[in-house]
Amino acid sequence: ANPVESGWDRERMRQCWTFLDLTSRSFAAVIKELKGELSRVICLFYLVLRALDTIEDDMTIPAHKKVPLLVDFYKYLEQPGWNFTESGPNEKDRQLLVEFDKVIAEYQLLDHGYRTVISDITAKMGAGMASYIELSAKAPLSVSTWKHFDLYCHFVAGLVGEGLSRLFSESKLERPWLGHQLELSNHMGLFLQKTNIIRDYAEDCEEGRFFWPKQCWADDYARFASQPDVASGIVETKPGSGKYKPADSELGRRSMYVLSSMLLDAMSHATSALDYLALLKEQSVFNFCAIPQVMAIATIELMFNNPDVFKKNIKIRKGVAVGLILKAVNPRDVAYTFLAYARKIHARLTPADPNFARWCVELARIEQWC
Ligand code: PS7
Ligand code: MN
Ligand code: MN
Ligand code: MN
Ligand code: MN
Ligand code: MN
Repeated sequence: ANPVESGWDRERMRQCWTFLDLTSRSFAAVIKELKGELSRVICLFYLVLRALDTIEDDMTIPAHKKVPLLVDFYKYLEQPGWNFTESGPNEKDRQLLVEFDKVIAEYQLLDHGYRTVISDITAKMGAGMASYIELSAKAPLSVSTWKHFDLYCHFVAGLVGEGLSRLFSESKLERPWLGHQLELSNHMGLFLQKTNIIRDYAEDCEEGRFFWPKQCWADDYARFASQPDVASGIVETKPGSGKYKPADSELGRRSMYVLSSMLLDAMSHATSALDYLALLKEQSVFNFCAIPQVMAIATIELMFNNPDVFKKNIKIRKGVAVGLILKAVNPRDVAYTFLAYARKIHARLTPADPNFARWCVELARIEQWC
């Protein structure tokens, strides 16, 4: 076919790959390794969602403008030439939106089945993000309960898992029913998203975003307010002032327990992630799915009992990451990696942690899986 008439343009897709390198620190390499056309399809899926997330994250766009942008975003995929030039400071992500017409043009060349999945997930995610913005405009703290936390994570990551499973099936590299495994796909996304939200705590706070559910702090309050031994940790704010607050050491101890409850909640998705990985048959798809999961569990272990989480974004060492990638090649070895990190956490657990018993159950479930 005539490349001009068919809309095919080598240079334009090359630019899309450049956007992927610019906007993804973790997914670029594994996406490029995907077999056949799946690599291009998922690159474009990533860029569409990255653009949507850039709009969601942009605190310079007022809510009354942001909400319709998010809700209508999937419609722009059908509008050749559309782009967005009013986005805020983040340079690399901004460029993707400024030149978004290139992503649209490449998306338009995809088979109908792929387009349907991408459009469908983009529509659902945009609507989910928008509902969350409307909610947080009313309440001072954005995410209230553990249930609400799961729902937000479903919108921004569980849906990605659903879309990926459907694209894998659509490509015929994976079995047709994988695209219908919505529960397991959701767990895959939630495991990554929750790890990301815990890790980005300090950075997100600085930008005025709070994703940890209010209930995780309320749990702490309910637990300790009634306990007499807490009194030993209470100090006068100014000597003689008669005003009291928990001593820093006391706050430190309790914030570690809150962190522990968040990590435990993330960890509750681990065995379902192993179940999902066991369903895959194609090697490049397996690596693509498994590598982020082993990175996540290693990050969870690194954050456990680590006060730095409240100060900065912690990161696993490059050498550790390389070792993890090399071993993430089949379900059995991934399960052993999970088990190794589960045992590391187990060794550092203390019965004083109010989440102690639930941690033991969760870690035993990983032992059981192997
Ligand atoms: C299409 C690969 C494999 C069944 C942009 C991969 C942001 C953690 O914003 O970039 O920097 O803190 O570090 C990814 C399930 C989604 C969930 C979600 C799309 C796994 C828009 C990843 C990525 C499902 C909403 C990126 C969820 O983290 O975030 C593709 C199976 C985008 C996956 C966001 C987060 C992803 C995330 P930030 P990051
Ligand atoms: Mn990131
Ligand atoms: Mn976001
Ligand atoms: Mn983001
Ligand atoms: Mn984040
Ligand atoms: Mn970030």
